Amino acid sequence: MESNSTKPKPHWHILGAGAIGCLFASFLIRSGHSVTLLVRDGNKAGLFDKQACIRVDSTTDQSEEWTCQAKPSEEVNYTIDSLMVCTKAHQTLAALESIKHCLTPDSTIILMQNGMGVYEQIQQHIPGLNIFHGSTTEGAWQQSPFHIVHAGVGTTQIGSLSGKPANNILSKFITSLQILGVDIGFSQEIEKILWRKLAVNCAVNPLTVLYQCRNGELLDNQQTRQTISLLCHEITAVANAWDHADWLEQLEEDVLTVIRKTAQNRSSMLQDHLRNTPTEINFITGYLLDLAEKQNICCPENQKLYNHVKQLQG
Ligand code: KPL
Repeated sequence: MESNSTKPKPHWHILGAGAIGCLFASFLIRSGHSVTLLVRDGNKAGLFDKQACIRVDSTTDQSEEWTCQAKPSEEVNYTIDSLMVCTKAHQTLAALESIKHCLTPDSTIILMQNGMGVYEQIQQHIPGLNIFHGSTTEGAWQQSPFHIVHAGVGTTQIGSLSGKPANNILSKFITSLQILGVDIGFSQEIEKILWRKLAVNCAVNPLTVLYQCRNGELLDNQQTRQTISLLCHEITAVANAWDHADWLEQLEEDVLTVIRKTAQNRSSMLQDHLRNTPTEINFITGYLLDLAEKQNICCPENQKLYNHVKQLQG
């Protein structure tokens, strides 16, 4: 399928062709943008003549295919104006380093990682970039290279940790996706949104690795329910110490709601673990524990889960 819009729109590059990268590529193509997927070596196999065919299956048995340009990131040697970074948190710095010669202070960059701490890394190693942050609850998983399942419709918020307003490119991006019906917006509260996502991920993801279970199964027994409660208590104490008490009001209730809504999902951390690839634990529980340590707060339940996941990774 090709988009029928003829109006020229900004050309987006997407670094990272996993589930979220392919999902947003499909949204952009549907809304009339041209897209280039920047892939790693392992994904080259799915490319045909510098093109990728993205297949998006939905849970209602519908399936769509979208074609876009695709190339290994090391082959890019021109300026990139608009970039969405959908790599895993631990891969982001290296992935950006590989194309930093293509980025200028005017390039609009959206980081879409789980967890927190990537921004600090980038500021330290590649300062001066024009970075925005995205947080999404869209549910998608990868069946095979360029073939994804859009398992649940969610909300996406974009914002800037330094308080910048949306620029022209970003406003066009958001408006075009909204016209398609995608629930997306620009938020002045992105730090709070990222913290809340971090808190939910700390309470859910490593626990699903410990019990090797789907999210919903965490509610099946008293012991995991109690652990969730303790984890939430610790996470809230860390937020309080950093003056973010109001960001995590009713955290436990929010966590239980997310678990019920995503009951059939395997968390992203469990999926990484089952695929034998590194998890984002350093940017989720690891980030929380660093903040806790700086304020002399003990988080024994989070620490136990962190140690367990790290030990599994070897
Ligand atoms: O964001 C998630 C993840 O798996 O990383 C949750 C909310 C836990 C849904 O699975």
